[in-house]
Amino acid sequence: MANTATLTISSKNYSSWSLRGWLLCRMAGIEFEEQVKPSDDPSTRAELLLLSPSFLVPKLTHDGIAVWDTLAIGEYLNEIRPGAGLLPADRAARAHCRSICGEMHSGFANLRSALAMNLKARHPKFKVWAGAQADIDRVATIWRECLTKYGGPFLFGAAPTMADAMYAPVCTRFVTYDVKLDGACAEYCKRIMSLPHMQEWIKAAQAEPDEVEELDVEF
Ligand SMILES: N[C@@H](CCC(=O)N[C@@H](CS)C(=O)NCC(=O)O)C(=O)O
Repeated sequence: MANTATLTISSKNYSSWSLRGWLLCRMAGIEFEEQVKPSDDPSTRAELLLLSPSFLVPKLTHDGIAVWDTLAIGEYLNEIRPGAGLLPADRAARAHCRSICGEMHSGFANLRSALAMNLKARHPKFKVWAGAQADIDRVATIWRECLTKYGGPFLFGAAPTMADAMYAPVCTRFVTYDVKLDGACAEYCKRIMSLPHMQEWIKAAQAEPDEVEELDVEF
């Protein structure tokens, strides 16, 4: 069958939203082509504006349908691949899953700005300021509640869901900035980092050209 899906993303080293969108596509099991747009090039920005009305990546095009914004992509993939389990089967768990996905999508501004995703970097003993620490504590609470309630090893039980994709870039930040976590959260973080899809993404990020200093911010 012809490949009818394209996912537009940017840097694999820096773009946390690209990682989320890409993981969702992989988890949904769709075949897709990656269109990688380096975001430091002005002509690329003009092109991105044409591609995605919101001027942001990720953007999924499937069967001629354009979907942008990570939550919308996740919901769309869940519709076309209901068997992939992107959302939990149980209604209450599904509501919980959507709530923590929404919380990640619209919150954690301090964590994002202070601990920008940068897969190649390592900052041992990184000094986390109080605002970012509050976000880290909230993430740990969310993870602990889910792991306890649904029994792990993923946030909603036996298999990864949309929520694991939404929080995966946070796991990379915890590694990059040497954030100390308690037992269950540390184990969860390790588990996500070692997923084959994550390893594949990280390997590609390592192969990207060297860091551009002004890109050391969330984008
Ligand atoms: N709310 C959006 C956020 C997407 C976002 O912020 N994308 C960043 C990349 S991680 C972006 O495209 N920034 C513009 C640029 O890089 O030119 C979503 O959920 O997809």
